[in-house]
Amino acid sequence: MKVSRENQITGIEKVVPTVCASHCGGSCLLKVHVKDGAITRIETDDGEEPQLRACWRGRAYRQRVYAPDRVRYPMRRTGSRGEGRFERISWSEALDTVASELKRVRGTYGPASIILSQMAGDIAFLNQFGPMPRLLNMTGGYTGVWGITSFGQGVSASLYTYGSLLTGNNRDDLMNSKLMILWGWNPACTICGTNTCWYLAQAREAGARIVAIDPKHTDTVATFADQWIPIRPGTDAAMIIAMAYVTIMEKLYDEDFLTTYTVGFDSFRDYVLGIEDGVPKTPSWAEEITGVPSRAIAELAREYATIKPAALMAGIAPGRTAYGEQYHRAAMTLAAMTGNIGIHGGDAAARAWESVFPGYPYPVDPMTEIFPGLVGAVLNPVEEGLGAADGFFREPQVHRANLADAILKGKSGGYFTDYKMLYIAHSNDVTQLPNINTLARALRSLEFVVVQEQFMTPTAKFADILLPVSTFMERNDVTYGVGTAFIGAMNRVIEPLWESKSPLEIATALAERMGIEGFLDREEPQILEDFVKRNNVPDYAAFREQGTYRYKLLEPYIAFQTEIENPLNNPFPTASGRIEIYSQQLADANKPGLPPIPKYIESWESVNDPVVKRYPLQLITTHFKRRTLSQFDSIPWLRELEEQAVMISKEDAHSRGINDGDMVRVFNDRGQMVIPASVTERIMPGVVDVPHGAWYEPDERGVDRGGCANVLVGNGISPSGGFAYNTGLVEVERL
Ligand SMILES: Nc1nc2c(c(=O)[nH]1)N[C@H]1C(S)=C(S)[C@@H](COP(=O)(O)OP(=O)(O)OC[C@H]3O[C@@H](n4cnc5c(=O)[nH]c(N)nc54)[C@H](O)[C@@H]3O)O[C@H]1N2
Ligand SMILES: Nc1nc2c(c(=O)[nH]1)N[C@H]1C(S)=C(S)[C@@H](COP(=O)(O)OP(=O)(O)OC[C@H]3O[C@@H](n4cnc5c(=O)[nH]c(N)nc54)[C@H](O)[C@@H]3O)O[C@H]1N2
Ligand SMILES: [Mo]
Repeated sequence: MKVSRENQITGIEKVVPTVCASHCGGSCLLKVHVKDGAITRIETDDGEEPQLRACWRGRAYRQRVYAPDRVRYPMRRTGSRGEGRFERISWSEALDTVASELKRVRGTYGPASIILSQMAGDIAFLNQFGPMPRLLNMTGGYTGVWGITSFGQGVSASLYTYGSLLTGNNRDDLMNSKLMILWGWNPACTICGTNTCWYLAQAREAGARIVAIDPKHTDTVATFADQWIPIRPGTDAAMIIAMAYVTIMEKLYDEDFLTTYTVGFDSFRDYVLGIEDGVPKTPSWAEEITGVPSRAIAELAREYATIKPAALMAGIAPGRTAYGEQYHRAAMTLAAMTGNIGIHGGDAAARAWESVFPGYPYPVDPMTEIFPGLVGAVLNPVEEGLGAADGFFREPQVHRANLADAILKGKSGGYFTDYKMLYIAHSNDVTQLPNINTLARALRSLEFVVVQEQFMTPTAKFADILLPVSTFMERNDVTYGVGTAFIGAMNRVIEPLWESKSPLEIATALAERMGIEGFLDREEPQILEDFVKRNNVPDYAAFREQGTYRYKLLEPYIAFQTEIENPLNNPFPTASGRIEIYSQQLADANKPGLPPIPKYIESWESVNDPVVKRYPLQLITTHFKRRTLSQFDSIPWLRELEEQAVMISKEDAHSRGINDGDMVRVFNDRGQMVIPASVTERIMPGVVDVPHGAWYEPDERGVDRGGCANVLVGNGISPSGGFAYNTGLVEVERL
């Protein structure tokens, strides 16, 4: 292994702590063994409980750092876009080209014709959402993309209902629950806070009852659940509303709680009982829609209303559907009806997955710091004077799901301008965004594309200029715990490999090229130290040495505890000061698909859509154990863990003559792929799962060979701007 010149050859192995926070919601301690400037092996936390033990991906990070398909040098495209042929150029030439293209495009078409598309990569303070917007804002602005891929519906539902995004408890509080309902939530795979499974295991040992509602019999179901209730994707709101029906009819709800803390229960009750529309939302009504036996619905309703305290852990995947807001709002309403909000062992049922939302109120709110940019937000001149912010949208931003449409149509499609240049930073759009075949076409039509990447991903192959990015092992940063209260030191373990630079270094170098004064007001080490100190970490050197600083809490942090314990002095941050089962804000907005009380609304591409004749199977596209999104997909050790395949029930497979391991074609009008079938009883009939994140790999006929779910997923947007990755229909046939 060739390492960079700066590394000294010492022959001595040292162990450097750092924190892996790879956008999975985990932030886990790694103890990295380094010898002669190279990583030799990686261990994890074995100290005090609760340990922050890393998963398979953190433990395999050595293979990621030294992977043969890492982007090593700045490159210029020599083939056609998407083909992946490049030649090496110098940093100086790469930066000059990017800077002059930014200037040219801005000068010729205006700053709004430059789109910046970026995502998290790692959950880190310095090298995430901040640097590029700051740079572009200081040079005239750009068009931003909006739309939260993970939990847009959950976020807006939380804001409508609670007026807050700090809706999560510390995870150790799960041990106080007597009943946990894991609703579309699979932390055994998706981590969702380093120690989630550790606490689930302890709660189970202590006798808590655990019920899981999921079309798949996941590893979480297999490991923790007493009962598995499979449900048709996109129909969860109907089941929750029928649970509310039983709770009302059997007078099991907490009247005092509703009176003291909520508004609008009466309207909801009128809808549930059918007074509003003549349709009582009985368990049999819901059975028709959800496929869940009415008895199971009624029993779960009784359990949730009577076993106290109970945590309804409302996962975000059921919300990542056409009208997912309704599922989230219904879950929060049921939590209020049973008085499970703001108490130990309960849960606000807002979103079970936090991440950028930490589940703990840190002294410095990571959300407000990371998004606008660590070095102080600079407003985007392109957005100035235009329409006010509507939720997470600001004029003239483009919805991320409409990226392709905006590029292809521009002004003629009703967009703000014609788009000419795209800068992609830590985001694998040509794999992760819906309707990839169209996006690939759109990217070919642009004048200029810049991608900063660690790997030769499908997106990187579309770059005109490709900039090599370091991994977190090669730079300093800071992260924070999700569901466990601590600040994590991401320590530079080795020197940056080859010619890679951090996202902050790239933006800084571009700023220099473009003659921007004051891009950074302090040196990087100072910015990091200031941030950590503002988080009340007493000893910065010790923090870096130990890798974490843990806050000592007397009891687990609980969202809305103060509002519940002392309502007179602590109103909820909503217009009414209460939990809004009925939202006046929604009533006033009067938007289709966003009624003021939670209702069941049937998805597009549901099982009742006429298109089921051609595409009879509901598609879900789950998050995969051995990847984080599309990251780690090419890592050999992880590839051994599981194969990319379409999961299909025995019943659906047999009626199509498909055997386990057969190559099959999965298709709809948007695209097609050829992958192996995994025939199993661990998914309900009528539903198939193509885990997303496998890299897009179209053959010469446009058939995807990589198993990239997003060739099949449509770009429909939920009413509040969420993605509908789990709404869609497909057919599967044997090759
Ligand atoms: N290993 C790993 N961990 C990750 C990630 C990763 O890619 N890999 N990604 C991270 C990120 S960015 C995010 S946003 C989170 C995502 O976290 P989640 O959204 O919770 O993860 P998913 O695997 O998509 O879905 C969780 C479960 O919901 C079920 N499900 C899907 N649709 C429905 C539905 O309509 N109703 C019901 N009841 N269940 C449904 C699926 O079968 C699955 O078992 O995970 C984070 N953690
Ligand atoms: N069908 C379907 N599609 C989905 C989803 C789904 O459920 N179904 N889930 C959606 C969700 S929840 C999310 S959050 C999005 C995520 O979408 P993305 O954020 O686009 O997905 P990643 O795979 O994390 O892509 C990050 C890319 O940045 C590169 N990179 C560049 N610089 C850095 C760096 O400094 N650090 C790191 N770590 N990486 C860097 C990585 O190599 C990687 O290729 O995907 C969405 N896509
Ligand atoms: Mo996500």
